[in-house]
Amino acid sequence: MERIALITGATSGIGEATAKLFAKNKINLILCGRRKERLKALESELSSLVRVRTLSFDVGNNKQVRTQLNNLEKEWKNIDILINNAGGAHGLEQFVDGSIEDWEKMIDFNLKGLLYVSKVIIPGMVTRKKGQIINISSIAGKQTYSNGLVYCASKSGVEAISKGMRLELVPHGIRVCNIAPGAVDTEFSTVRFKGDKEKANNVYKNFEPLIAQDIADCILYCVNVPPHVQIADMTIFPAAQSDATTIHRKI
Ligand code: 8X3
Repeated sequence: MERIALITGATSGIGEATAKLFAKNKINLILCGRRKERLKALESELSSLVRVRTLSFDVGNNKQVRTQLNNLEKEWKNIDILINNAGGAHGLEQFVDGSIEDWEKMIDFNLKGLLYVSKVIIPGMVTRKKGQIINISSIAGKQTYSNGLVYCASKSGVEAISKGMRLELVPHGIRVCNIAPGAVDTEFSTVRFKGDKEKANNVYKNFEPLIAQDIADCILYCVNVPPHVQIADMTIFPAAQSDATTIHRKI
């Protein structure tokens, strides 16, 4: 049976890899992101495989979220899978040195954005009595580390939202999955370090990190389990990682 997935943060990293993998697996796509050119490039790459609709908006802006999602055409309204992937980290420093602007971005994208998008999409799932929600959290949501308080708090909030959604939505036939990756080599660290590639590269130095495709594979597994199965929580590390701050590097 045909399915439609809506992916936020689809223009790079885990979101983009998931879009490509879903397309290969015949899952139709609503791709959301801020970078229009990247959305268009993905659309032309994938539209020979599945139906693709792109929406350009900022998840942290509730007005934009509501306008874009509520105006979807009828054939795109019945969303089967919601991948709440948009978000990221800004800054890595002690709380006393942290920037309020960075904190606001993390709270706006990682938490408010996830809530805004879910608020529009979930009611339709409740009416249709089916749906799958995948919230992309992080190991940072399970383990707080020094220099990352606000990022960890935002992801810890995602963990709480995943648990709460499951409590409220399971009676409506909706399955909720929380995915918590460890070190994945994407734009994540470049954004965290505001474009400083050297600092970003050091995060993934001397061990083999995960790549976005690894997480996309896990997401595909979660959405393809039989209807009576619900993967509630998945934590994925590279083989060299054992907790949020412990990575075995070969030096
Ligand atoms: C990304 C992983 O370890 O930087 O969420 O928090 S980590």
